[in-house]
Amino acid sequence: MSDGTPVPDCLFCKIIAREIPAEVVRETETTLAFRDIHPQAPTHVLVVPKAHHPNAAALAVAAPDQAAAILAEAGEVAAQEKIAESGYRLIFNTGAGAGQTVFHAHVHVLGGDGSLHGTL
Ligand code: D5M
Repeated sequence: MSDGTPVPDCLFCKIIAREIPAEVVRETETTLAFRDIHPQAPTHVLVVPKAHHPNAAALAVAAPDQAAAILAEAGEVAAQEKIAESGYRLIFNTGAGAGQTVFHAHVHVLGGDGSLHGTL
């Protein structure tokens, strides 16, 4: 089980430590929300736990309160970004085979575009 300890070569741990710049939109004691550097929608924000866990499923097992916290923050981001009413998608890529490229738990908050309807 992951223990949340920061990982030296983890990109999101470096953003959390402010060693790498990011456009932060919200911050709590346990979470950080910042704009995705390669936006896939008019609004594209990543919400991460400050503790390092390799993906959202591992986070939910090791620290369920923080899994709940990133979901609650995703909702706060949506409200702040004014996409809550029109609707938004939450995406958790889990594993390289599904397109996960940063192995620090995160949820993508995507919205602001009526064409965002997926097949699921
Ligand atoms: O999503 C990882 C996401 O992280 C991907 O959409 C790009 C984004 N990314 C990569 N580097 C940065 C920096 N420096 N700032 C902000 N966003 C970044 P995944 O689900 O792992 O594919």
